[in-house]
Amino acid sequence: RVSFSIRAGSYTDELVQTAKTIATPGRGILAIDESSATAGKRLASIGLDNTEPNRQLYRQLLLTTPGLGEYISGAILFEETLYQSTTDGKKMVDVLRDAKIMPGIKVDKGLVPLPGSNNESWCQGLDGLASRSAEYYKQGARFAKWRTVVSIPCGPTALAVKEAAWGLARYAAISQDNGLVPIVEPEILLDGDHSIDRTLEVAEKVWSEVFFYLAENNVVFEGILLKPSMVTPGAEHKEKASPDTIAEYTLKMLKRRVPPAVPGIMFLSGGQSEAEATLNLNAMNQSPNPWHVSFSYARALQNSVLKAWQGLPENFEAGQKALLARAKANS
Ligand code: 5MM
Repeated sequence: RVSFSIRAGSYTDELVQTAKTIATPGRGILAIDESSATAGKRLASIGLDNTEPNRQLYRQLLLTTPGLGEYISGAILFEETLYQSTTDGKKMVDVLRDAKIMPGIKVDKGLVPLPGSNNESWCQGLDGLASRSAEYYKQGARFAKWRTVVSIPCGPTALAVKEAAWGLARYAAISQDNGLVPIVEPEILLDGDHSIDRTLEVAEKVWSEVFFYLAENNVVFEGILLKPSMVTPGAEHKEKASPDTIAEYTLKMLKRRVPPAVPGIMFLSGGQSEAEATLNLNAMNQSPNPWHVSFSYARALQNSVLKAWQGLPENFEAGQKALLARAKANS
């Protein structure tokens, strides 16, 4: 039996529509789902304490940016933000809806060491995920994100790749059952001095396992989005690759592994500079692709916002302008 017919009658039509809407031409995803610890690091970089009001204010700055919906089709929130309002009392979810931006939610519970592996990790969060997802849907979320990581210098071991792929597939099936489009994100970390060919080899292995288990779990491919790393040399490799080379390798990998039924490929930036992330994405869109190829950046959209804002009320608008400029450039 084909997955589509198994799931007919549930949320299938809505999932397909949600995924298509997020993957509309010229738009991408704003990832602001930093867990509180990561958010603290970002705030510390501009001298702010990691308090709930500071996280709320920063996210309000981002989400209320005038005109954001022209370039951004979805925003991934951390659970805290899904329940927060602006200082004027408007729910963040309603701010997004009014701007024609789909609200999304990070549902994984973070990484922990994977026993039996080569110092690798696995991603927690499957326990209770169905009830959490149903609740997030009620709160207005329409898509979800689960990020796990794969390390090239640590192997990756077959165990770590299988665990990453299986966890993503279980999460994707549970999300779809509860009306949330799952973003599937096995981040292949940039760390290491390996070549671009080695990254290609690992990425092909990872995505083949991910799609194997997605199919086994009867996930509807038309109702998912991918969040891959670009195929680049390791960050410490002796040679840098040009945007054209990165685009060639990344598209080669995706064309070998990702069915055209998947509506959107929304890249993570993974520690690239803002300009690199934009130029690499641009290179990938110089000829037609089977899917919408766009962005789901966190750092590559937010770095210049933090720099412009500095936590000062008089720089609030400058922060928003910086976000709009990055979003437009990627658009
Ligand atoms: C925004 O950060 C996300 C959550 O990270 P933590 O759980 O570590 O706090 C993260 O998943 C992010 O969405 C992706 O890594 C993409 O971000 P970049 O900065 O690589 O574009």
